[in-house]
Amino acid sequence: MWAFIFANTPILQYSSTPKEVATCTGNPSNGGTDLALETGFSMLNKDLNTKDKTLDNLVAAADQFKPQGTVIDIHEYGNGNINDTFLVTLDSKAEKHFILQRINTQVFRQPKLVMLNMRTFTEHVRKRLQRAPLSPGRRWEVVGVLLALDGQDHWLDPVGSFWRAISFIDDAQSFDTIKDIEHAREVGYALGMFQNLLSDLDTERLADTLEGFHITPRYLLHYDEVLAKNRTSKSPEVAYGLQFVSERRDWAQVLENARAQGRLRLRPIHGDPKVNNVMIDTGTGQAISIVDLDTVKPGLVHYDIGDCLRSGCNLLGEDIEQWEMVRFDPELCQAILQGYLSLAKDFLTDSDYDYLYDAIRLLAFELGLRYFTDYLEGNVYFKANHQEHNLARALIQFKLTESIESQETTIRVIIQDIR
Ligand code: GN1
Ligand code: MG
Repeated sequence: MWAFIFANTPILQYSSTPKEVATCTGNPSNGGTDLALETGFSMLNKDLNTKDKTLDNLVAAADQFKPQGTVIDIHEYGNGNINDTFLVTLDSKAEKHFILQRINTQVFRQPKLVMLNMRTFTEHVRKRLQRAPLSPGRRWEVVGVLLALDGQDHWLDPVGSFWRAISFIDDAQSFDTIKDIEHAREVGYALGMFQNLLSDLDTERLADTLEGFHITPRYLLHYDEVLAKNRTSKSPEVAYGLQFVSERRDWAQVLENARAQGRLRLRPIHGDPKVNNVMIDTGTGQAISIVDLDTVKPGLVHYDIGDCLRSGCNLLGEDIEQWEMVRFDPELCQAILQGYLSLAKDFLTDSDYDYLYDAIRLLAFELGLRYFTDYLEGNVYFKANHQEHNLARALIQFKLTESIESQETTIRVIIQDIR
């Protein structure tokens, strides 16, 4: 049997949580890389510098969590920007896969608290679904944490890396970009469901595991520090980025000002509800989970809405070369919001609606700013495949922000019609 933190789960099946399970359109890396043959940049970047040593380490980590059977394959999985994620395959018929992750403790400085939040979340949702089951025919899964041999929810390896294992959701997949309007609606539904299930959890019960996360003025402060310390190149792209940020920095306080004025309040949020964290049932096409629970913590629901829409309405994805082509798709925006509001109507206030447009614009801008700052700082936060990678990613988000701005009236009408 798998060692779940919560045993006896009559309603929920504790299954997986990869970042991106199964196929992701437009992302060849998602088929996974066989570590026996090739080691990804992320691995090369770390302390594990030879392939054999890497594989040995991975198997040692996987062995800490495997309930039974023998590990027959491990490969890098998904395309997360922070943690290292692997899919482990066992020779056991009952439980064939689980997800193994090495947490980036430079980013998540208190990984034990991340695990604690995950458990608080899981326990709360389980109880909620027992009290008020879903409408018939709907499937919703909550991933489970696998315990290590010593009964803990993580394992520290001899060099101090923090490993954890998560169960795998069968018969589900996720995509890097939206496939069609129905998919868009399901992505919105998933976010509404997620927030709805958490809407009666007291934020006091969740630790702030990533201080300043999605607080745009904090990113601006850091940006200013980086600019003051580092010599920037004078390339046209950098000049464009500098100008872009400077023209929007006063407005970028908008959500935090509203919060300070008491117009918006903290709630439990997902923190990273991008399209490829939404799991879709391979049979029905319905959303059945949002995975990647590292950033579940108190925040504004606007961070989630903005993040979901900046990800969902950009059909070209977050990692393309032709950044000038990036565009925000208002039809997808409408579909995502429809799906979202089918569940979020119950807990959104008038004031919440008033800030939806700003949230959409801000989260695209903020991610651009975060990437841009990281490029200027020398790629210390987001994993990067090459020196200019985070600059390229920043330009994509800035272009998306411009597209949102140029369609402000359309987007506001969509919000108005839907509320
Ligand atoms: C990071 O690692 P990943 O892909 O789950 C980042 C998110 C960004 C996202 C952009 C903790 O998430 O905030 O939106 O990249 N996570 C953290 O793809 O910073
Ligand atoms: Mg994440």
